[in-house]
Amino acid sequence: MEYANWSIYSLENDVEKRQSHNALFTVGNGYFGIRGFFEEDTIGEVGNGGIYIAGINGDGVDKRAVFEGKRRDLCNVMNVLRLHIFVDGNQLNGVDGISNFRRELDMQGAVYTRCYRYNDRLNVTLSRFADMADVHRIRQDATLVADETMDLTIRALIDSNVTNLNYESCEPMPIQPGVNHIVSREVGTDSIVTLLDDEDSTRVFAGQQIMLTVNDIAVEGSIYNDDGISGREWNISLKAGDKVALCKLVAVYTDKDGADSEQKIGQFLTSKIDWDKVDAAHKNCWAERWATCDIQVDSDTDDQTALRYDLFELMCVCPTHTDRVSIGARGLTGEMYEGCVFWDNEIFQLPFFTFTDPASARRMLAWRYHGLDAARRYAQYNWFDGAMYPWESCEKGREQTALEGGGFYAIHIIADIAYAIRQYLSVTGDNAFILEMGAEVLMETARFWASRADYSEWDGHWHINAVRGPNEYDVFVNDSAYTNTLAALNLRTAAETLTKIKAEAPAKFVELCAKTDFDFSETEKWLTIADGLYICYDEKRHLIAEDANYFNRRPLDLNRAKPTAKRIIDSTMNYEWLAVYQITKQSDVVTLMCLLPELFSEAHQLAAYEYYEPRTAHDSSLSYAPYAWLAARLGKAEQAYEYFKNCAYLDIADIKLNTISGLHFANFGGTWQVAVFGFGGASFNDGKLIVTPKLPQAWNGMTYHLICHGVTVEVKITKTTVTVTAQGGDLPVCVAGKDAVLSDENSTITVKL
Ligand code: IFM
Repeated sequence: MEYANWSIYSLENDVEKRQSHNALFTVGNGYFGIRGFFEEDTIGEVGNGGIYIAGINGDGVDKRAVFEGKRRDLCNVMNVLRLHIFVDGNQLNGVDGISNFRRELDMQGAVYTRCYRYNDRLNVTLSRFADMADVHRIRQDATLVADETMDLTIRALIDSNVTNLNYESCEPMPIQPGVNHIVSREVGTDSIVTLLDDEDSTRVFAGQQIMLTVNDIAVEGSIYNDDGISGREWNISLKAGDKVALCKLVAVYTDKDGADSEQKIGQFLTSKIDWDKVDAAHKNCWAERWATCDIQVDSDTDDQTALRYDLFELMCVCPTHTDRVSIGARGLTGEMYEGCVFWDNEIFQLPFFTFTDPASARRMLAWRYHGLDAARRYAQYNWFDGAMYPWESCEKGREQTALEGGGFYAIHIIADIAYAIRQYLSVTGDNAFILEMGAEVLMETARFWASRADYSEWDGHWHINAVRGPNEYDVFVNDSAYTNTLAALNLRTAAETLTKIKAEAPAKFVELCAKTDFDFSETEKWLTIADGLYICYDEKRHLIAEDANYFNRRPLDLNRAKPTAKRIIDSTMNYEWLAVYQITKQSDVVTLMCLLPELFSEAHQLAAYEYYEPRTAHDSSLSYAPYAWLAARLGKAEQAYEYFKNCAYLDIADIKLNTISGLHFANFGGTWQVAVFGFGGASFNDGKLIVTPKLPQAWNGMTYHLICHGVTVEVKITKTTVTVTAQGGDLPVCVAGKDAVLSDENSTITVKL
């Protein structure tokens, strides 16, 4: 991959790497995720495109039973960008006759472009974007310039002859066509309706409008419909220097967008398109978005571009149009994990949005609120109280982990949601959200912990037994330090929140009690449990154990267990063996120290870092960011930077060998946290922004942006100074140890380092 500040590009047209690069060149707008596939591809599985719509699924290939309903797949919907291009009767297929190949992702304008020469006589440029100004639209452009006389046939199509891409494993492998989730289709003029095999029998409606010019003169195309295909065709005789330009706008709606999807397509097909306005509106949206989140890095490395790439993809997948979906582990860029949402959302991805785009963070937390009833049913099903949020959630909030697949144990997700709500409130001050939604989630999650924890007469502690912490190589354990600490925080936050509402919004409190059958005396038990939860701790070493038994297990020779970059469980050991050893897939305690530094002294943090690092396999993409962040905080600048590189380039360099099946969104969010919280040294507590920079050697400086309590903040760090500028209100700050209150009159502080 090559780097150019605002873009990544590749000059390689290697069919072997095609699908992996297709994931990397994804563009999106929270409604669509569009992999970087070739529109004219006809070869095997790559001809399937790769367009996903948030919340649109097919019946799952995995037939194992789940808590309610069935497992689902993320559905590869019809390929609305298909092009057939023939030169003198020979069809371009993305491989043969190609030279001067280049594909590029412009992250500033959010446009993906691919160009090449065909048979040394035709220059082809193809570009597209998922419209950020109207998320139901996709724009496609094709420009062909002939060197000599030739007959050109071009068809711009909507093609419903696609299948899923069949990612059954996270191993790189030749991808074969997968399941066809489209059970029937109706082909119209410039439009298709497909019916999916999902539980709701969802229909997807697509329409297209096209303008084609030859040397700037518009030419009408004829209707070209075929089996499952709707489109237009042009047959043109070109002379040397002739230029063909095709602009196409696609509109897509589904039943889930409302009952009028069909009418909306009808209106779109007869509307007049101002092509320049479409471009400008999209660009403006992106300019606004970058203004509040961009990070500028002054360095001789490619870090600037890599970092921007990670933020770009996070924004591409962020739903701005609804609070009925959130961000899956692989977003809308691949089918692994079937679009499901994990703790990745709350702990890794959400902080980026909470600090740079609070409205989007609110929508994603509202999505959890809408999942409360499903979480209540799941708790009851498992004989617990309150809300048991699922480990792998579909957009309806239902557990997608197969029964007996670990959903019963991986319950830290419940406390992670409470953590994210607490952080959102602290950073935004959005009390209205707490009153409308957050308090109920906090209450029901606290009730869950109260019913899940056990008091032991034997040792006088409260315990949470049989859980799986973030370290999934611990299979299941008792008293995971991560789970117990966050559960205690969940219980305390719920008690504090309800105490506050009782005092400050009594009418709301009464309403909440009536709705949830809540009695304030429940909070007493919550606080007792929070105070009594057991954490295994070695006082002499200041060391917190990942779980009650971690110190008793035998060490593992990581060189033997992990001889290559492959995961231990894919190379040398199976899950059953793991419980014998001190082996950490991604460290619970290191992550905990990152999230709640106020609870741990520097000695605790140092001990955790040094003890767990040699025991950590980093077999999860979620592992590097916490290590980088903690290393930065501890002043281990070089280690921090090494880990940062693993994060920032994780997909670009395919470090996990599975980018093919989708990008790693938790890692993208983690990368932002390393940059801003780690190197940028930002934290926000009790209404105050604290900035304690920890720049790595390789960076001369950085500038980042935040929004705290509605105040927009710019932090500019050099090797010798740090400057914080605030706009839009008063903001208490502590910059490199110096306290101040920034305001409209006194908006900047500069401190020498
Ligand atoms: O949530 C993660 C988990 O921590 C490790 N396995 C992959 C999941 C999805 O990213």
